[in-house]
Amino acid sequence: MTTLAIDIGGTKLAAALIDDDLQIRERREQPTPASKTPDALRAALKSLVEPVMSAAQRVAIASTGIIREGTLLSINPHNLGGLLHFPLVQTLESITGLPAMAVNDAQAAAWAEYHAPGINAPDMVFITVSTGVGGGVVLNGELQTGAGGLAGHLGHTLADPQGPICGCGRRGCVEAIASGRAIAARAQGELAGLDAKAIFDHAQRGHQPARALVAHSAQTLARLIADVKAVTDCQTVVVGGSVGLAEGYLSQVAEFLAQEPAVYHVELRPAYYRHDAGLLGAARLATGATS
Ligand code: ADP
Ligand code: BMX
Ligand code: ZN
Repeated sequence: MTTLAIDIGGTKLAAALIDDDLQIRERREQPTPASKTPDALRAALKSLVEPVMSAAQRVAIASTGIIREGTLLSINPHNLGGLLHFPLVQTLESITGLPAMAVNDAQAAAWAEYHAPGINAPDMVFITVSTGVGGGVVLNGELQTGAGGLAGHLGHTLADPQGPICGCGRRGCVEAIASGRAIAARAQGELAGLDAKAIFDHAQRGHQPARALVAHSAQTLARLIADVKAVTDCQTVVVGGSVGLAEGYLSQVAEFLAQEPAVYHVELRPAYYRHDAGLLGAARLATGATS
């Protein structure tokens, strides 16, 4: 059977055809529309999947947001242009005529990464540092989604009680400090108005204020990882997302984590499946593959 896998992030939409052996073909990508109205997202998803959907027998969606009964509920609507709700499963079923299922993007990515070569431990946590900061937790070999879909939303744990207000309504969340959007929002002077990618490019060239923004994100992530270790006692933390995978970022996180007491140290790895972890995890959950 061929799965049409779709990954909906705050910055980009991706789709791919994935066979039962979990090989990706026909990968496509386009920007996420920044619109409060569901119509723009529906139209973008339609143009993304229409050229490839005839080859698929089912749809598996990994999406930003809390996924509850097939519907996307934003915890931080700012990441989706203010969009609060979106009927994911219903929309994709009506576009494609195929059965669809949906899961949170970081939860999906965690499930793919748990099956990556070299992960042999029963407990693993995946963190994406991307438009937002998301998480997926696997404990004793089981993906934790939570009764209401909220499990693993690590970006909304507290990093700084004096920090900026997060789009979720809470003050000082990890996401409000460490995410791509937060890095861009904190930029001042000649960096003001640049996105995180451009700020990373400046940091690579030695621009001190840009380096400080990146380091503040990496330090905040390291503190989150120490908390995650304390809560789960996991053996491995896998980091993905375009910020998480940016050159030099994870090594800075590792340096900050090394400054914490040894009991909080944990193996850190970059996502093996890079930018495809969400697509592969959703397809794996749809096929019910166990190995
Ligand atoms: P999504 O959130 O849609 O899953 P990404 O994982 O690509 O998408 O994350 C988007 C964020 O990552 C944006 O803030 C963008 O500026 C930033 N970004 C994209 N590419 C890079 C890069 N090479 N280095 C650092 N940041 C990047
Ligand atoms: C936000 C939240 C999470 C998501 C995380 C990473 C929304 C719309 N999304 O914390 O559900 O997993 O961002 O999302 O509230 P990404 O777009 O950065 O991949
Ligand atoms: Zn928050």
